[in-house]
Amino acid sequence: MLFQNALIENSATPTAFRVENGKFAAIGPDLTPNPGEEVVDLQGKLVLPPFIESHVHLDTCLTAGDPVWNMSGTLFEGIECWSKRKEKLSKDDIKERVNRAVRLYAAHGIQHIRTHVDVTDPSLVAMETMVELREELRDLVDIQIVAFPQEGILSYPNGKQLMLDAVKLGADAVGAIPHFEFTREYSVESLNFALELAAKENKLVDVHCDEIDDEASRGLETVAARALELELFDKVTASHTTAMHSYNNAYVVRLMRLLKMSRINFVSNPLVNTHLQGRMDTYPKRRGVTRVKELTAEGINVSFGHDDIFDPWYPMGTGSMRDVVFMGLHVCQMMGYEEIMDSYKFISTNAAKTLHLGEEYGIKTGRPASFIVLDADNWYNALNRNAAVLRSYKKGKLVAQSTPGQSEVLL
Ligand code: 17E
Ligand code: FE2
Repeated sequence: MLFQNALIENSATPTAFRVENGKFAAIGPDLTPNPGEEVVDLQGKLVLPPFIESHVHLDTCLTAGDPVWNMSGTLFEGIECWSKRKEKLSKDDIKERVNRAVRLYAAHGIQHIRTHVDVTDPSLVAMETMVELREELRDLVDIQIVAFPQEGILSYPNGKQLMLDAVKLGADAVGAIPHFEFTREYSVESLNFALELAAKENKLVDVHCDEIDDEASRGLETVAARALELELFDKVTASHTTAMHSYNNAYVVRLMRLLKMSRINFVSNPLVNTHLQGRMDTYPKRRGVTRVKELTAEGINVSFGHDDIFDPWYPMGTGSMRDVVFMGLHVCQMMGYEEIMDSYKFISTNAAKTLHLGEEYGIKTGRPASFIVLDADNWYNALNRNAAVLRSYKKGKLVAQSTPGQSEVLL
């Protein structure tokens, strides 16, 4: 099949590409249809590699208000609300909600999802169910599972054993939550445990790291030091790192050297952390989003996640990563022309690095023909006008499409 008149990744000139056997067989402006070949005219629309959700909690999605609403809007009340909802978890409940959430994402051009799954639950039902869903949903999205100890590894009964069991059940990555552990010592021990487990079992790592406005929360330095020493490097990701917003600059300058040496990835969740952080401040109120601009300037890989869709931590969300980028650029003050043009990388190329998608991802000859078509000519306009993802092709197969809404002004 030949696709013509595509503006690939903000290119100013249209090109064509051929898809054969689910792969990009050729890309170039001079391609012409073979006899009998089906031709699709993309009419000068923007073509991007598929969007990636690099940080969400699929097990908690679509549960806001059940059984109680988070009234304070803090992370900690969210954890309490979830703890009550957790008691009602069943396989059917999880499958029904995850299927709905994944379809919301798919309609917005997302084809890869890294989900954190709470394993501080003696039944491990969410973990077991997500392993099944990863298989059941694989034609629509690729799901990567992080064994996430929501209530702590050292501070939750049998926490270490639950992590070991979750990895045995089939987690792709190991998590931790240092800022929630009872003590600083537990925090460090939990990180040593998580990274050593990942090194031993050859897993990735993604830590909920310092998601608090406490400038003394310094799990990140331990994550980076262990990533370096255990030679895990870019297999390791630090998510949230909102305390970094509050660190003093002298400390950040010293820390930055280690971060670069460690080669770890960062995931920022600007939509949700703008909502959750700064809740103990009066005025001025901190934004509580990590230093995306400075990390990016240092060449450190940063991607953006939605984190939640309608759950105890965030009462909104439609599965559109565009909203995440839109908020991220505002709150991080990254609104220069090039910054806006490049910002799709936070939910595509950069996220692909974090998820270690390698040669599976990207619009290049020989790679799987996975791509999305947006109703705009470049990413700046797509972002600004909230352009629809018209089509989403996964390995050459159309998996989602939308028809953009129309408005008319009558005077
Ligand atoms: N759990 C957590 O510890 N932090 C979050 N932002 C969410 C769940 C959504
Ligand atoms: Fe999270």
